[in-house]
Amino acid sequence: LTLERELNHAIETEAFELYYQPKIDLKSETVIGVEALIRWPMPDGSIRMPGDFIPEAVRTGAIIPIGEWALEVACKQIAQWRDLGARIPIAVNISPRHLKLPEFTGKLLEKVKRYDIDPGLLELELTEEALVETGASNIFILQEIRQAGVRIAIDDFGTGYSSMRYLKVLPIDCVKIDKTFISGGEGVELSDPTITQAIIFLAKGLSLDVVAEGVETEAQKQTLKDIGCDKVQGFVFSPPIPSRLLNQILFPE
Ligand code: G
Ligand code: G
Ligand code: MN
Ligand code: NA
Repeated sequence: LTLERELNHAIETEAFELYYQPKIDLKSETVIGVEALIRWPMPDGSIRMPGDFIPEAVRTGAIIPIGEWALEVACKQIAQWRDLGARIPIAVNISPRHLKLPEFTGKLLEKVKRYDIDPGLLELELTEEALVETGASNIFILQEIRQAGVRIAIDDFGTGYSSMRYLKVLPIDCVKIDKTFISGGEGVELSDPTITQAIIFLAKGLSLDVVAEGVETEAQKQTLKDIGCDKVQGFVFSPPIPSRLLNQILFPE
């Protein structure tokens, strides 16, 4: 079977699953939200990772029903947590191809309304490329989304065009510092403290939230604290996990 046909079958049978990676407040070390990351469980128990199928889904257009499914599941999950007494924001990765659909905003707001959730608990993660390549019409879409109360984050910041001006002119709420500046360097320390500190300073100066991604060590955690980073995400706290496991963290016995 070609990957394209496998993807279409997986969409029809709802074979995907959303995993959630906690975002942590460094001061209180509590969960302040999660990023949803798609997983594709296989019949043999293995799990297919998004890097192996999202590019093909973008190519064929399957990314659109996949994105609709992810937004639906995220809204439903926000409602479930609300019913358990918790307010947990969820960030969903959105492909530029999906964002550009004229009906994107309408469908998004229909879901928010149907699940009767606080739109402020939903965040869309878009890469710099996604935000920039589509130009002025995209800014209009983003404004429309934010006016409805849904948040926008710029993902993998520092790896794309990374114009400082974008942070000022784009209607966004949050900057996610790309993990290549955080981990993957020579040792356990921050792989690029200078750039990381500069992004934090810039984001804060523009009153944007800032999240460091890919935090893997205690040393990175401490340095981030020292340079004024408030929010982090990474393996040192938790990898992306199924909702059942996340519930054990959110609602301990
Ligand atoms: O865990 P990780 O391997 O989950 O994710 C790899 C990449 O796949 C990330 O860059 C992430 O943005 C992308 N990705 C993960 N889940 C989704 C999703 O639901 N939609 C889109 N468009 N991209 C996703
Ligand atoms: O959407 P985005 O490209 O930001 O996706 C985040 C990616 O980073 C996912 O593939 C996720 O599994 C991965 N990830 C999350 N935490 C860590 C970490 O601490 N270290 C590394 N190397 N990758 C991480
Ligand atoms: Mn992301
Ligand atoms: Na990222």
